[in-house]
Amino acid sequence: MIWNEAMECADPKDLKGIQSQRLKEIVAYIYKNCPPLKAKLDAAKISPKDINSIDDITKLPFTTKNDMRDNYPFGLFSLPLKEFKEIHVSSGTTGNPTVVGYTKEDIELWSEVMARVLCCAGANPNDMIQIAYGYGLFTGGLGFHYGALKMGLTILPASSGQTKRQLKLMTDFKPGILACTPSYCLYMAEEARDLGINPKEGSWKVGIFGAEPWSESMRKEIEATWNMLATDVYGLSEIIGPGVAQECQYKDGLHIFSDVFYPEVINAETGQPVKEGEKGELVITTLTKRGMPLLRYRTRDIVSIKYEKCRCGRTSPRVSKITGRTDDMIIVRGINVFPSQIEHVLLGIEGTQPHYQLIVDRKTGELDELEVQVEVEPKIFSDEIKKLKMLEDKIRKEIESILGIFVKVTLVEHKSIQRSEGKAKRVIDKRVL
Ligand code: DLL
Repeated sequence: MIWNEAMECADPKDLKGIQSQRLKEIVAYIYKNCPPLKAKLDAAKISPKDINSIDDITKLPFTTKNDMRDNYPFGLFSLPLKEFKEIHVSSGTTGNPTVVGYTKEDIELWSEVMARVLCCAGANPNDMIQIAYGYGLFTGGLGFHYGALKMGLTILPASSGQTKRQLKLMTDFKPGILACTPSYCLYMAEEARDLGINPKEGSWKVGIFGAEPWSESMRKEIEATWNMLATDVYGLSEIIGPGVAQECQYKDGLHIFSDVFYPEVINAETGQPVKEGEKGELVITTLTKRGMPLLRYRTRDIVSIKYEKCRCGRTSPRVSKITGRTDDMIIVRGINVFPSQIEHVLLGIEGTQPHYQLIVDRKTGELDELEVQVEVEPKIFSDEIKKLKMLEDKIRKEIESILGIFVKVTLVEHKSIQRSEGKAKRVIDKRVL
């Protein structure tokens, strides 16, 4: 089933007409309503009258995570705060989170694109969906919830965690669809086996997995373990949350809903478009959002794009699975972590040094573990163990309160972390995806 055939299967020429019209409108709207983005347009000497077709998009300046940070918390909102009905946050690069807001119309748009996601994954209106993405400030749980409501599914709003309860819900209620991070799905299989449940006999027939990178081999493992179809869903808070792109049953790229989220793939260094099929950074313009529309947002996610029609009938362009990022953000248990956030904490704590390393690991059947190794000043390292323990606890608590996940902190001696003459190697990722 295709939720919105008119848009998802549109003739490319018609689609271009719609995108052109929408781009003209959104640039004029931003120019009028969002002073910081207007200032960027002015600096680039671009005004709404310069935009006549979607091809003019390359004249527009990029928007980046720094723009979000510089305008914290509500500076990029194009309407007064009272027009916003929901606010979510994701990780910022330092102390403050990235704030995103939705008007009533934006929530309607979110519901629409998430209904497209669910249909694209293979959901039918009679299905029951277990939503095991976190509900709350993270966009995963509520995004899926709105789409499932719109589509008329029966919703189990389980949220993340409480694995035994998740498995009991699956066994007793027999939902056909599971939505969670891919790593959590595999973790649930281990727990299931420990409880004497054979995952192969589980009720989930379709999984909608995203919010973190995962490979084709992980897909195979999930499909074989749970006897299900494992599909990939992509999105980011700044653009809407989940609901930017989704795989169909052919699993040959994620259909990006380009009538509302216009994609470009660029060379991250030059900013110029790359050729179809070549890898580059995904840049997205929101063509219809009203609360916090963004022009040419640099996602930092690396993809390739193709425009040929898919066997499923959709003409929407398809992006490859995300193969990496152009910055140093890592995702641990579905939470975005920037090394700079940790650095920010360390700089505020006496006795520590800005020499640190993040070590991420995932043992089979277990969730991701993040260890933060921090160098301390020599005089501190010679202190009694009790004092060191207190310092370790202090660092751990501060990092945990910012990231919202458990971390292990290990204090190490001055100069024990390898120095680099170029870019410091902040992250050692030992996970095999
Ligand atoms: O992770 C939104 C989401 C929720 C997507 C549930 C899918 C399912 P953020 O917390 O803002 O939003 O993180 C966005 O996560 O820029 C990617 O780097 C990464 N990411 C999201 N989906 C995928 C995916 C949500 N399918 C950042 N594969 C993005 C790889 C993904 N990385």
